[in-house]
Amino acid sequence: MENDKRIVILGAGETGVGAALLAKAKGFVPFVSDAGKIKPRYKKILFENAISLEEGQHNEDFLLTADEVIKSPGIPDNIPILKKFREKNIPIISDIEFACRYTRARIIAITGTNGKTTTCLLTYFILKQSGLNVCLAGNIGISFAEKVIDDKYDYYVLEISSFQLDYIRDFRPDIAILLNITPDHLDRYDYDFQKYVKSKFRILKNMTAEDIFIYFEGDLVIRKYLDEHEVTPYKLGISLNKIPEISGFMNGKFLKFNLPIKPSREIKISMAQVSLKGPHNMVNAMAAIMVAKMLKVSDKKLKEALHSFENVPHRLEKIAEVKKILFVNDSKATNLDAAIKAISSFTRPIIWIVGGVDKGNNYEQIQDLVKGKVKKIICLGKNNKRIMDAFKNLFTDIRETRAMKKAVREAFEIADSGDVVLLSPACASFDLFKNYADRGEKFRKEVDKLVARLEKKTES
Ligand code: UMA
Repeated sequence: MENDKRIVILGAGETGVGAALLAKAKGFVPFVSDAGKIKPRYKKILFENAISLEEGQHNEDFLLTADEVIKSPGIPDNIPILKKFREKNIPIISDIEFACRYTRARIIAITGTNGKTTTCLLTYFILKQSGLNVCLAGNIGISFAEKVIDDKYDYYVLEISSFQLDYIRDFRPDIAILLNITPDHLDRYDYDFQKYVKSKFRILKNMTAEDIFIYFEGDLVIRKYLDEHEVTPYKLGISLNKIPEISGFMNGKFLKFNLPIKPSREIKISMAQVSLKGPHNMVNAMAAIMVAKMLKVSDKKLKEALHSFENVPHRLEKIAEVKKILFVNDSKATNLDAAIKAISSFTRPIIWIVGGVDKGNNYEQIQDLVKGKVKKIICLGKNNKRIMDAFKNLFTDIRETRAMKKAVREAFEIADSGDVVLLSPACASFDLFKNYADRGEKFRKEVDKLVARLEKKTES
């Protein structure tokens, strides 16, 4: 009997708990194992649902009796227990692989190094606004497996990470979006960029000619891969300032589309009507528009949604302007490419707050950009050596701190009227913060405190 299968779940975070609940709902007896301390809110859910667990260890003798293992994406691939599972030929899958077995809904899977969260949110927003029965889940922070328990949706918009793709077998999206591929998470890919590229393209693994693959043509890594590999799904390219055969492109003040759907016609959307701004966001918007048109969303509904969409916090988010110094929270920039985009989008001089857990950044490649745009650097991290080494020739006094308060206060002291204080760390946040959102919130809090202090001074 299928349900006699012993399912072991590694990691008791959002992924592990969602997978355990789905396994339980489907009649299995799941066991959750976490090598660390399980967060109280997740422990509570597991207890309430009578799901067995262990924490502080992965007990090999017990776990090796599993028939199948669901691995949380944050768990590195080289921990001993995973090696043992492989030796015993016990299948290891990701939560998206497990979840997709229990839904017949159409899946829109969105990946890429940067922009995937924005694109997911926008796609979801457009579909929802136009009345489709749609659910948002995945790497964005919502367990897909948990959402599948009731499986009451017609569409899932999923943010998908490479870590999740590494452990798929049959996962097959109806529509896949690949936005870009730039170095990130290289610590998980033996510092070999090609391994990361391959991982991202696994999204196409099971897609057929009936499925659709939307990708950004302007990304050289994606283009090179597509030049060298045949891919099965129907390809739709997105382009900036160029007219590709059948796809979307940015032309002057408009986004234009010529889609292979009947009746075939050109769709034109004024960029002024799109709430998102900046070229990278136009790529994200075009991807979402493609999906919407594939799902037959009307032009009217589409335009309304594009206009009223509000992007999430922590992404080039303007927090406050104090004495003509603009404070911008871009905490979501957890890799170098995202920070490059942030730095490039300002014409005003930048005080750059950077640092955290480095994932293999090559700072040397951005020396020219930094030289032209950045006035001062403040490192906010436990180990800032790589940043200090890369930029010591450009700046005589790179500052270092482990406290957000100090970073904000020093930035304000250094900055002149007209400057931007930009928190765009290019690194993960786990050395000093719970996650990027926590880092962004602490930044906001310190800026708010600074503003309050200055207002009080002016009053008195
Ligand atoms: N753990 C073990 N054994 C180990 C190591 C860790 O049991 O050897 C345990 C930890 O103690 C912890 C659990 O594993 O309790 C954590 O697993 P996890 O990091 O996978 O945490 P989840 O809460 O399940 O979060 C994951 C994604 N995390 C990562 O990919 C690192 C979340 O993406 C995602 O939102 C969530 O699943 C739901 O799908 C975060 C992320 O940073 C936001 N993603 C990366 C990114 O966007 O760049 C890929």
